[in-house]
Amino acid sequence: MTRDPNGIIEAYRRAGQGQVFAFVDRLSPGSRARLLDEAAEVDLAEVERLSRTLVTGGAARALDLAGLAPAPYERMPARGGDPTAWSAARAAGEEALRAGRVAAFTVAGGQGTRLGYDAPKGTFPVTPVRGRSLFEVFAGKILAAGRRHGRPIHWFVMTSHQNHAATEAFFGENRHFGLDPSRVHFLRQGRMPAVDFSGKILLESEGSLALSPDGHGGSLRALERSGALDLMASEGIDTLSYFQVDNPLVRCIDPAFIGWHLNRRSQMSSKAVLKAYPLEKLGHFCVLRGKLVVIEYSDLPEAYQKETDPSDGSLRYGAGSIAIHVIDREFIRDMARGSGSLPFHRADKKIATVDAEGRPVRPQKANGVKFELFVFDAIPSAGNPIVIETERSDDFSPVKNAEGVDSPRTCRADQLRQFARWFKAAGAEVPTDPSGLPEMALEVSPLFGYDERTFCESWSRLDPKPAVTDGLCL
Ligand code: UD2
Repeated sequence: MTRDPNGIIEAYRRAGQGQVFAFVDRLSPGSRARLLDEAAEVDLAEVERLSRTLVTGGAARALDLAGLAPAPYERMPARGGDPTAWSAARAAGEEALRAGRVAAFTVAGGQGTRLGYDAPKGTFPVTPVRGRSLFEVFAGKILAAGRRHGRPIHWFVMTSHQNHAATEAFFGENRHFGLDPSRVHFLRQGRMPAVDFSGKILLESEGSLALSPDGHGGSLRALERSGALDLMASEGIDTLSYFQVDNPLVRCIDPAFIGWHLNRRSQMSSKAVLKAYPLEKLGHFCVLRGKLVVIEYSDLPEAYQKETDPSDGSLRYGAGSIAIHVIDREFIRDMARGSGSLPFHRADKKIATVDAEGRPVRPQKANGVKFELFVFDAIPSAGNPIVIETERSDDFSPVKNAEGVDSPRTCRADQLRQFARWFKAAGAEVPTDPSGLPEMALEVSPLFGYDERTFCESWSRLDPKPAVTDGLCL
């Protein structure tokens, strides 16, 4: 869009969005310039299209699920998968890591509203004894994997406008948790304006638009736009290990997963867990019209979510997406350049705004719509996409809600169970309850061990071995 102030205002009036400048005459020159900058960032034609198709165009059309089938996935050896193929995958992944072909990528641009935590979510203290932050946990795993494979690993962290500065500052204050700062890269995702139910762009205040992050699917274009893909190419990185900021159990760098992706020449691979209960809030791996897709729980009718296999009573759509992927660099570039543009999704939200007089309004119910891109919508465009199974207790326990499921309390317990399992596997005595929860608090730094194998190796080298008592940190 033109940078000329009158041109911008005129373009908004022509698009029927003149309300954005309702208070422009009252603004200070600085605020006016900021509002104009924000307005220039918006693609008005895109907003018009989205409003027409997703907001004002009548009731949203339900997804056509004719012919829907569960997606096939690679089972773990413990559940009938082929152990030879898993060993080959691990070997291929380790080789790629030794060759420096893999980078870690965290999407950390979300707003964390459900957790009720104001700072960037990655700064949330999550570990059971030391209270290490999510970012510190990931950093430890990335550092440890780099050391193990003899090649330090680059880490890309996607932030949003709201949390970019605070995220960078946190890494700075913590000396990048021992990582080489030149290998930690922050990129800011794009944002989209929110509209009311008649498609009018909302103001957050008299002098600013209600803008919000464009969804984790915005990561693909942010990686391209920020130059991150070019940097990867120049460093010889062609494979990205993608994970969300809310899950401290994730194996940030998983050789077997990376190897499956490479051995199958997949452009985008995903991990699945078996759903814990029918209505668990996960995406569902399915095949629709011949393509592998993820259908979010909110888009899949309950009857499908609850459907069972008559032969053994298991859930028919039991493979849940935990938002862990391996993605090919050049596939990201193709997607970002629009060869298979991602669709926007509509989310009805309570959006802080102003009334006709410019007074703040804090709505009690949804008053507008945000538009978001989902990264898993890239899967059907990928060549040879695959899904592999993983053990929930080794890869997934997110912190999403302040209380109840997926909360700091459940995540703490899952970390403790994991540490206790490792101690037991190494031959140490740890009293636990029937769910595997230890009676005492323990903590293991990823630098000591980040999975059972690395833990047992480090433990076997300890001489003398420490007593396993409450508060033990390794
Ligand atoms: C996501 C998946 C769900 C399941 C679950 C596992 C969607 C729509 N659903 O649910 O299927 O896999 O995760 O935990 O994705 N983020 C950004 N920028 C944004 C929005 C989000 O970086 O604009 C990041 C956010 O920081 C977090 C992740 O994406 O790391 C997930 O976001 P969410 O909390 O909106 O996803 P959720 O829990 O609804």
